[in-house]
Amino acid sequence: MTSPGTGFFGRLNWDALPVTGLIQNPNANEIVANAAAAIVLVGVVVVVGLLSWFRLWTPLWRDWLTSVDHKKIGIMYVVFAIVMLARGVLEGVVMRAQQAAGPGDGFLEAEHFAELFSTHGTIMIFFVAVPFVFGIANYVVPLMIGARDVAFPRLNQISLGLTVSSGMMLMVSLVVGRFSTGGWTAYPPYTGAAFNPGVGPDYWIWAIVVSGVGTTLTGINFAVTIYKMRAPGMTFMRLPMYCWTIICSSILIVFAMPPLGVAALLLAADRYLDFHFFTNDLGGNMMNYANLFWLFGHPEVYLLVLPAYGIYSEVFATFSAKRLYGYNSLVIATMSIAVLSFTVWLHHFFTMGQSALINAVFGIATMLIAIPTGVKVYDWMATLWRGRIRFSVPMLYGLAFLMLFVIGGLSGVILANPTVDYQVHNTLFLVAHFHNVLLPGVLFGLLAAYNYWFPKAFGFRLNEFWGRVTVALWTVGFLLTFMPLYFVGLMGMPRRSFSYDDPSFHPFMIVAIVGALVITCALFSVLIQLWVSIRDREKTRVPVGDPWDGRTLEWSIPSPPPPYNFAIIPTVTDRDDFAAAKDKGAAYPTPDAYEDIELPRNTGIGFVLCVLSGVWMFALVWWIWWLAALMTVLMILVVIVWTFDDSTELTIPAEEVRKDHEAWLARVHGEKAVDRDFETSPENRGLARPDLEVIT
Ligand code: HEM
Ligand SMILES: [Cu+2]
Repeated sequence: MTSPGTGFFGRLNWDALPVTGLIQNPNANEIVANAAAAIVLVGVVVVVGLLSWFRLWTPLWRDWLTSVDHKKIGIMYVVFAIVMLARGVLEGVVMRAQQAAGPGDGFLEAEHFAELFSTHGTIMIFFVAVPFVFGIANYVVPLMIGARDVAFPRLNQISLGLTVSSGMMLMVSLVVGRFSTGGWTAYPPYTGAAFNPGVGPDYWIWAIVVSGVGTTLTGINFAVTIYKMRAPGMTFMRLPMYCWTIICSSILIVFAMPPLGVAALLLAADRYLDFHFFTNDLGGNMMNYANLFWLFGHPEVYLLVLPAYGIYSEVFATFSAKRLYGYNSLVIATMSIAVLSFTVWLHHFFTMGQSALINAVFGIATMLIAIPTGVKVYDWMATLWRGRIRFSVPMLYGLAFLMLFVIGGLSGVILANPTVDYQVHNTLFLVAHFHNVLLPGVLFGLLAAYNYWFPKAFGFRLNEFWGRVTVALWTVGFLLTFMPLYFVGLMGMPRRSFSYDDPSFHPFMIVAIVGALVITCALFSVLIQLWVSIRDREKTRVPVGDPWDGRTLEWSIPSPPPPYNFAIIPTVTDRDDFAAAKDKGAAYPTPDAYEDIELPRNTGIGFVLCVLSGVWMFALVWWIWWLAALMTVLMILVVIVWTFDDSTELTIPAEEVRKDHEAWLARVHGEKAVDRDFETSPENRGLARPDLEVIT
């Protein structure tokens, strides 16, 4: 223990507020820090104000915060991810501005720059990519497999609560105290108590532990959901490709998150209880941390990118009006990548002293991943080949991905060679590589999914023009921001450094900041697209529910779907069952009879645990022990009490289901089917052409 901090409020005092720093030492650095804090506070005030003004508190509570509907939980995840994305992107831009300012010290202090790359990395991985991936999965997976919800709806709500509360800690750290400066990896001994006595690493630790628990529960939930809840007839080899990637990614979560949680908790033991797992003395060894962290870290990148592969697979098939080429090989490739991803973690520390032989083994294992990935790229291209391609927004993201991701993947193969890695590790070459796989790979995939399934979720299409503008801005912005980094990386510019001396780096940094500003425009463009789409929604409504001539079950129900998803659980007889039914003219059958439907009832447990765990983390960070103890007891009590709540189900009478379903069927039969070439026109009401010629 390094500072006294044993009062009623632990080590919390006025110095923790950024404004104290501004008063004592007004400079650009403090202004940036205070502006960030102000944005958070103003954001809170605006949101609270708007909710009160429009009297939305009750609907918010009743329809959203207490909902266990997987569709609503999915939407809440995505909203959360987009808010965090905005912060992450802005931090990236500030970092790029610092380096574009030229050789010398720029306008940020070293400490502040370190805080920026630490929050940026942590946010982008844990609070953008993960919640976005599982937000989409939440929405889509049950619909794709013909289920009414996930296997454990309440657990699902709790996962969301834990993810949001830990994400909020990163927002709180802008206003009270400071976040870690240890990067998203938080390597000790730098993050140990000896070198970092402040609260920063503790914010990181608890945010990671709590969100990690949430994510693990999600992984279990989705693995079980896909195993157990598939509609009758949906064998594994009829499972849509996207669901295959989600099941692989869920299994990766179940195995990969625990090492991270353990690493973070051992680090906490070092920091709070004076243990020596990762210190430099008394028997500690930081290599154990590096091992545990990357045992999680490498599978993590695959658990993010596999679902994106799944999204692209669906998008390529739909917008080429063809069956996915090489389904079996794609399934095998996905599973191989999932397994191989656990065998390569050492490539993250080739330079930390293990033998050349070990490096060689892990280098080769890493390169092996290129094989299944290559299979995938080949299959996707073959899917496009001679397809009836429509260049709609999701497809454009897919094409941008195909071209750019290959560059990112190949730069990964270069890095997998230990001898090369010795030269470029810790340089901006690496930063270029991982952004090259994360942006065109993960982020573009998620944006494609957002455009693709938005009409399913809200009943109207997103604006096509602004969608295209957004794709163009992301692509150009990405190229300008990150391609120069490959070059400066090879020239030797180190990553994570707030200043540099070599003037020859400067022009590259100028290009990169221009790119970062284009990316900022891309972010605004996402918002403009949403706003324009909401404004014009009457022209783009697709109540029938199948705007893209979709192939999988989610397109066979109304948009937006009723709370119970399927009036009658479908019986699956084919891969791409809905496409097959349309080919046979057997889509939209009228059922013989309807049954009562049981749905999970709303509950507040997720919200309550979100608040309690948030306070718990805050108390631990600031050493307010009594509060931490109180929250621990309350959380346990709440969970126990909730298990006694037996009225968990709610019944929707068959009669009501029948009425809604028949009204919708009448609409289906009354609506005009539109040719696929006109699917972006207002005529497209969501009825795809049943007699469409399908090339296989
Ligand atoms: C959208 C525009 C983005 C910009 C302008 C940007 C910029 C940056 C910059 C300047 C750094 C610090 C590089 C250094 O080490 O010197 C960085 C690091 C990082 N970025 Fe991004 N980034 C962006 C998007 C993303 C996305 C989408 C992800 C992930 C999904 C991501 C994940 C990371 C990670 C993990 C780090 C490493 C943090 C660390 O060193 O601990 N970034 N980014
Ligand atoms: Cu790796």
